[in-house]
Amino acid sequence: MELTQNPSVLELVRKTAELTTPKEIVWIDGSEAQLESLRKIAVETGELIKLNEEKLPGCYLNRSDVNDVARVEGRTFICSRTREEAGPTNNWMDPDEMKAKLHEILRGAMAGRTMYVIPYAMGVIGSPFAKYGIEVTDSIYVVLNMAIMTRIGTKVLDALGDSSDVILGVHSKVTLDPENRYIVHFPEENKIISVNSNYGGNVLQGKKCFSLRIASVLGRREGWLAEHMLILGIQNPKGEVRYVTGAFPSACGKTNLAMLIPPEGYRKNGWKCWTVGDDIAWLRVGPDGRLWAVNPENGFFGVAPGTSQKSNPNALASTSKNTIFTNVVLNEDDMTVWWEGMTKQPPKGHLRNWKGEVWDGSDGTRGAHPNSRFTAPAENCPCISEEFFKGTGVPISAIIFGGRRAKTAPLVYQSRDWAHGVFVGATMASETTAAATGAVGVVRRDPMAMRPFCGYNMADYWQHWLDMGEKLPNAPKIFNVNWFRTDDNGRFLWPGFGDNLRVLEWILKRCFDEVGADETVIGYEPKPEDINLDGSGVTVETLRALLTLDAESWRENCAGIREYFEQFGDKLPHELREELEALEKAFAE
Ligand code: OXD
Ligand code: MN
Repeated sequence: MELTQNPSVLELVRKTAELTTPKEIVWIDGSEAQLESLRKIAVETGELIKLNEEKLPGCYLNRSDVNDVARVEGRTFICSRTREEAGPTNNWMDPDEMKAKLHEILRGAMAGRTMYVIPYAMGVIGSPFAKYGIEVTDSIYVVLNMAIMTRIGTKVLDALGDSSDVILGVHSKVTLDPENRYIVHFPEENKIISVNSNYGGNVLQGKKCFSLRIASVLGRREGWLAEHMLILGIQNPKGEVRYVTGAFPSACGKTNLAMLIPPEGYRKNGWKCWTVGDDIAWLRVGPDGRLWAVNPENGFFGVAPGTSQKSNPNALASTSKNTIFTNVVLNEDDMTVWWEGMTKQPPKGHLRNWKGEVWDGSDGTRGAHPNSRFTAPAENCPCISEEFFKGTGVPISAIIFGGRRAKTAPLVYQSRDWAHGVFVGATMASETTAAATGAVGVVRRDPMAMRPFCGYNMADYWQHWLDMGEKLPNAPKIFNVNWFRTDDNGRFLWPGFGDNLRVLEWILKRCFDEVGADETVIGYEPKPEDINLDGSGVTVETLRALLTLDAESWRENCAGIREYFEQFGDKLPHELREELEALEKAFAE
């Protein structure tokens, strides 16, 4: 039965059904009874495997198709009216041409299948920040993941009413054909279509598709920012909670920072950290002229390998119930899961790898796929902030950019002002690790960690950032961190993880004028004595080394930035060009 009279929603459902010819249409009302019946069906068809109800209550395992395990950037398109609007960093195709192609793929694609209509909210339903979407899909896996990652059901439709302010999406697994896999955004029409994939990052449309690619366009239009950022609350011994956001490319410890546990000495003194978000932040100007952030999601879609009781106990605890695991190892003896890095050795017992093959780790192959995931409710996280549930936002004191740089960036520095901070974000880069690709140390430019997620021309996006600064009389301060500086033998100089709080403490002190700094050519750096090293095992000499600037690497960095900026031609905001020129001059031989 239809759950709404909203004309835009009804039209989407009618047109999609006509095109894809499903055998039935099911509206997702969000009730536990309906979700439970879907889990039962998924278990019967083998799409989900029920895990041990005592050890992992409400948890399931899914094994994806072996060729459908990650986001497909090469097949992700921004179909704005012109190529220029999408910009040089996005794939583009004429919207009409793309629609014709997708319609052919979708014709009859749901024959014999059930079509589910998922009403979902990004943000707390009814809150001023919330936005609504509909995803029509033929995948139970998508329904059950969206039920964790977003707020779904009748209450969304009630909040939406007759409004046409809704993002309309269609997803079909079709045949999971990688050659015909497309993840497509039509920003002018607020539409998303994804076909031939069932991987979360491609098809949980509330996440990257809506909350970053489409929302970044909405943000530009409406005067706010949709960012690939964690949101963290840091409570000091006085009981004050101050909030930061952080944007980092993948493999830089974003989830760990979002769930940071203070070092022992800090804990004893009353420090505590609160997670507001681990992946996405929507940022608006508040009536007080500060920047306010919400996490529009309702769960964590985290990378499983490497998550352990030691590296991130809060993430592990988040997966203890009502979680869907994808592509991890199954222990058939007690129906629990495992992945590389959870413990040193795989458990004893009858194990199956992510492909479902008998596996014991002795042949040197991995058991879990490197991009295996957990989809876990945020409410499970032991350090989830109470602000997360209110959805009214938290005021941001600092924006932190970062990357993995062996030599170039110091442990931390503060930008001189907002425009310089935008330059720092726009020139973010990370060096590849041996684990990630064959080539080590290749610099990947990833502005604001948004390279795969910005729904319009990156140069216009930087301009939008600059414009936002004008609207923020009490703008957050902008910083850059690098937890990955190495010595000449390639050893990390900084311990990272909980010890990163030592740097965050300095950052927050800077935001509240509680500490001085040394002015350098790249911005403000800490005086070594101002970073608390007690109990860290780091010496002041090492800290000094972490803060040095190697002129040769900065010259190389400038050359890389210049080359990267060239592709944007005249669209590059003059402020960024000028910042680059000043930096080049400062490091000129
Ligand atoms: C990502 C993710 O790819 O969050 O950034 O999954
Ligand atoms: Mn992400």
